Order: sequence, then C-alpha cells, then structure tokens
Amino acid sequence: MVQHTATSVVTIERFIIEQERLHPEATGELSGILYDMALAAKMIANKVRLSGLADILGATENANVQGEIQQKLDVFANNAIIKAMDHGGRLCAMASEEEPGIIPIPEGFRCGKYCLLFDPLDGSSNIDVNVPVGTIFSVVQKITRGRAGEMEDMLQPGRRQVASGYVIYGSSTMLVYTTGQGVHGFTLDPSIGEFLLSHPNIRIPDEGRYLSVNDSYEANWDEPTKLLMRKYRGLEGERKPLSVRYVGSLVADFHRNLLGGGVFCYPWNRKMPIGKLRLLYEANPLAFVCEQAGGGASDGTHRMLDIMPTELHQRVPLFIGSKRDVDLAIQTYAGHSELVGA
Ligand code: AHM
Ligand code: MG
Repeated sequence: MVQHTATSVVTIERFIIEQERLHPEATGELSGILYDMALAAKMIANKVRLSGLADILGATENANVQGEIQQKLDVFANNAIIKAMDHGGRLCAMASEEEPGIIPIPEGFRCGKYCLLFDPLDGSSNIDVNVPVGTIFSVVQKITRGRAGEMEDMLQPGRRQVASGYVIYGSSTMLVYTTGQGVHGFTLDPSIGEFLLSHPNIRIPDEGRYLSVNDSYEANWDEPTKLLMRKYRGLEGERKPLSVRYVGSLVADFHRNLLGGGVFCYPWNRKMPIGKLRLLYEANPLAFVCEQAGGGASDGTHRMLDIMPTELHQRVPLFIGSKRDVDLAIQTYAGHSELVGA
C-alpha cells in the first residue's frame, strides 16, 4: 500500500487511483463507484448543513424559490445517491433502505458488474435536534448472468462485499471506506469541496472504552443479554467497566467506537425478536469496515459477514466494535443458549 501520513494533502480521488494501481487487473469500475459515492455525499452534506433552516427556507410540502418541491432529507438523500450512481455504467442494480424492491438501472444506460446497497440517511429522526446522521453503503459483485441485477445478486453474505463504508455528517463530514485493504477516513474540506485523507489505516482498539446500547429495552431483554450488559458494566465477571455513550444514530455511535474503542449493541428483545437494524444496509457494511480495522461483528451467535441473507430488508441483532468485547457477547450467548429468548 502507498504510505500516506495525515499531514500530506491527498484527495480521495488520488488515494483511490493509487489503490487501483496496486491491482493491474482492476478495470476502474469500483473506483468510479467510490467517486460517485463521494459526490453524492457532498450533495447530501450540503443539504444536511441547512437542515435547521428547513422552516425558514421552505417546509417540506412547499415549493422553493426555483419552484421545486422541498423534499424531506431522507428522500433527498435517496434520490441524490440514485441519480449520482445510475448512469455510470458500473452498477447493474441498487437497493435502498428507503425503497421496497430492487432499483433497476434505467433503460438506455449500460449495466456494469456491481450492485450497490445503501441506507441513504441513517438516524434521520435525529435531524431535528442537530445530532449527526449518516449514509451507509455496500458494494457486491454481480453473480447472475443477465444484464440486470437480480435478487440473488443482492442476497449475498457480507464476506463477499468488495467495498463498503459510511459517511458521517457531524461537526465535519467524513467518508470512511474499505475495499478490503484496511480502513481509510477522509474529511470534507467544504471550502474546496474535496474529501482529504485525514485518517489513514484506522485501527480499532482491541478492547473498548465505550458501551453503546439503548437500555430502555432492558425489561424486554432475555437473561443472557442482561448478563452481558452487567459484564460490560463491570458488575459481573472480569471486565473493566465501560462508559455508556448512546447517540441513537448508528453511524455516530459506530464512528466514535471505531476511533476510540467500544462496542455497539442492538440486541433482540421481546418486542423486537429479530432486532431493528438491517443486515444488508447497516450491519454488513459496518461489519466489513470493523473487521478490516481489526474489530468484530456478530448477531450474538454468528460472524455477521457469514450470515446468508434471505430477504432484502432482513433485520438482525447487532454487536459490533472492539474484538474482545464482541467476543464477550458471543461467549455469553453461547454459554447460556438455553436462556436465549427467556
Ligand atoms: P433508521 O434507519 O430508521 O434511521 O433507524 C436506525 C437507527 C439507528 O441509527 C440507531 O442506532 C437506532 O435506529 C436507534 O434505535 P432506538 O431508538 O431503538 O435505540
Ligand atoms: Mg437505517
């Protein structure tokens, strides 16, 4: 890998080109997908920055000064990604958390060999209170033979991802991605409109400082989940207590834990027996990033990236972050499998 330090100015474009050169067989198609995603991220970041002004600049149902209907931000983000990606000739289909079925490539455009799956604006319910939100994306290679992508192409285990990442729209906008050669983070410099390499080769600490979980569900947790949380809090077992940090916006919680060390948990509970988060749009892309940074991700029993998806909007419990803390979850559930769901 080309070595860069955080002090040399490296645009995301230059970085992607340099990575591509390391693979003489690369066609440049995957690089194109990453550029287009960076472009969509800039468009979304621009809107998110103005979100507090929605009522002043025009409510969602109103026409703005150009006569366009103002859209809700998650609809805007969904459309921005589709429009940035559908004509490049690199994708054969897309799927979004915001759309019920596969999003085809429009007639007249070339179909490529990749599929894109994404959550356009995760945590969008937090926008009104100025909490960071994010975009999460995953790229897999087409496995069926026809021109267009099919359901079989979308429903591949996460270990087959060729790229994944997220954008966090926080105090600055960052794009973090992996193509299986480590995890790299780029911060948007809004004055020049470029993502610059700011966090090369991110590694997650082996043992975390933070626990991110919504413990208002505690009354509905099963016994192993309650035990696990007591272990994380240092009330049982050997583990030093973790500090609780929960934003309720997955990308923000994950990003903090990736940089500082920690574990994010969204276990099943009696009211949500299969959890809340989506395997294909949230869990798998973040699991690929996390593993590449030296961390782990599981549904409590299996390695996340080995789960065989059965439907597009499948939900899954999620334990993701520092390796030893994710392993503690797996051990705790394995040791008390008779009590899972009790
Ligand atoms: P969304 O995809 O509808 O935005 O929901 C996902 C969000 C995550 O960002 C966050 O981790 C989770 O929902 C929070 O859920 P809860 O409020 O149940 O703790
Ligand atoms: Mg989401």
